[in-house]
Amino acid sequence: MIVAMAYEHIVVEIDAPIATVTLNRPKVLNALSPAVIGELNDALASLDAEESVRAVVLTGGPKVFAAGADIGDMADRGAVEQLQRDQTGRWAPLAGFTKPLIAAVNGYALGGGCEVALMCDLIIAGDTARLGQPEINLGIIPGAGGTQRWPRTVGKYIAMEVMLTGAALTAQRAYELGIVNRVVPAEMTIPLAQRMARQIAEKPPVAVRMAKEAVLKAFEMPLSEGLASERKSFYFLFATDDQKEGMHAFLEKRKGVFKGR
Ligand code: DAK
Repeated sequence: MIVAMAYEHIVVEIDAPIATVTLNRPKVLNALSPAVIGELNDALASLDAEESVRAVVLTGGPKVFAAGADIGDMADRGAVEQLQRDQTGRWAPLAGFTKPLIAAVNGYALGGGCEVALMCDLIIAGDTARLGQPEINLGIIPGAGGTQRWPRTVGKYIAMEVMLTGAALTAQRAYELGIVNRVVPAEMTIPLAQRMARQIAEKPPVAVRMAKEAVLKAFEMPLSEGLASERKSFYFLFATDDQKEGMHAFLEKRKGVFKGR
């Protein structure tokens, strides 16, 4: 059964064990106003807490992912005002989401829109997708992780090209550079992301959470600390019922049924 949550600028549908969150401001190409970010954070907090949901697809729908933060909202703000609005803090819950988050990107994913995609764990791109950081054209730089996540994924030189020229990459180029997982015809983007979400949702949730955490730590830690942290999570998983179920199911030649315990 599909359960919808009520919001103004986003659409949230829970079809357990997955949920799909769709940005819904088509007139301004899903520009990310503070209200959109607020709703997104609120929805993600609910979905993180909802036990029946095990993976989430985040999309902008069939035409556009998001053309960035709302320029109209930012144009006349001052530096201190930006600081006081704690914009960075307001974007953080997205990066801190504990369940797998799959971006399904059609059309433009620019500026903050691209940064939202980069905060997801997998990116499925339609052949119409364009990923870029055009902030330089506005006299600013990316503010939600673009300058950090691009080089960690594609290296210094491509990241410099993206930041300094402001030109967007095609879906195919992004795929070749390893910054998207798959490129598919645009009408397949959301269905494929949902299929992958369901595939992940069948896996033991605690192990999924630990795997996500461990991979993200690789971006934060020296190798020795990352390895030590991985080992602790590995040992911890032997305290879960799902590890017993997974291994016994294998030995008994049946499919494991995982409860997230
Ligand atoms: N903001 C507000 N409105 C936007 C918009 C945006 N980012 N992008 C498009 N729109 C609006 C257009 O103004 C237009 O509105 P009307 O004129 O119809 O009223 C409508 O959407 C359709 O857009 P276009 O007519 O321009 O459509 P085109 O197909 O011709 O062009 C485009 C599509 C995506 C190439 C073009 O719209 C464009 O260049 N848009 C702006 C892209 C951009 O510069 N994005 C970066 C914005 S800066 C931070 C976190 C994040 C950020 C900053 C700080 N902190 C945590 C501190 C993020 C910053 C950004 O994203």
